[in-house]
Amino acid sequence: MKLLGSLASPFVRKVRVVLAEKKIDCPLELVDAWSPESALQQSNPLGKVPCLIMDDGGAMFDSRVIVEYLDSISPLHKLIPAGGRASAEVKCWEALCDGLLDAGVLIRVESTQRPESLRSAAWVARQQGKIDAAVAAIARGLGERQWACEGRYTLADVCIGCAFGWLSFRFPAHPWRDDHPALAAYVDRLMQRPSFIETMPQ
Ligand SMILES: N[C@@H](CCC(=O)N[C@@H](CS)C(=O)NCC(=O)O)C(=O)O
Repeated sequence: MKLLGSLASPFVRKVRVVLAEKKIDCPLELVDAWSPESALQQSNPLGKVPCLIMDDGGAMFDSRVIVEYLDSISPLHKLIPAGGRASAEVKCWEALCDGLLDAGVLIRVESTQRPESLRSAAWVARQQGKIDAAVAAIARGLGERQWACEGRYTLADVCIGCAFGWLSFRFPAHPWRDDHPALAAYVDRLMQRPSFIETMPQ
């Protein structure tokens, strides 16, 4: 197996953190998703990272599919509960964090990929509203708890760590730390895990 990805993508980081937590050996091959010459397109028609290349040459995407697969192939450090409500709850946290990131990526695409004359302030504001609402919902849902779900470390915590790691990386002026000190302390604790230290965005 190998993982196609970049060092800045929070979705790639999610997969890399899961690989590290589950001690699955899988090299990262850096690709530029935005380059028309990228080999990524042959494996993922959507041209997005992460993309997992299997030993038989088959490809797997997106990050939610990949992490669920990785969690299923090793019993070590189960990150997704077996099924039912508990599993849906963890995945709902994942959807919330991914949604925050999707909105953030759209804002960045608007400001880095679109010609200035075509940029829409209203569109950016709409996406910013989603980020702010997701931040507030995560802070509210987490409260003062040590872990998001199940009273233990799960994929929900991995996703929250990746979301806020990226928000700090790309939007350092966002006031989430000052607005939500308990959330900031929780994220700081997560960032001390080797899996997060090894995958700092750059
Ligand atoms: N839902 C996808 C999102 C992946 C995604 O948006 N990746 C970005 C990098 S952060 C990308 O490859 N963008 C290139 C493009 O949209 O063409 C996942 O979870 O894997």
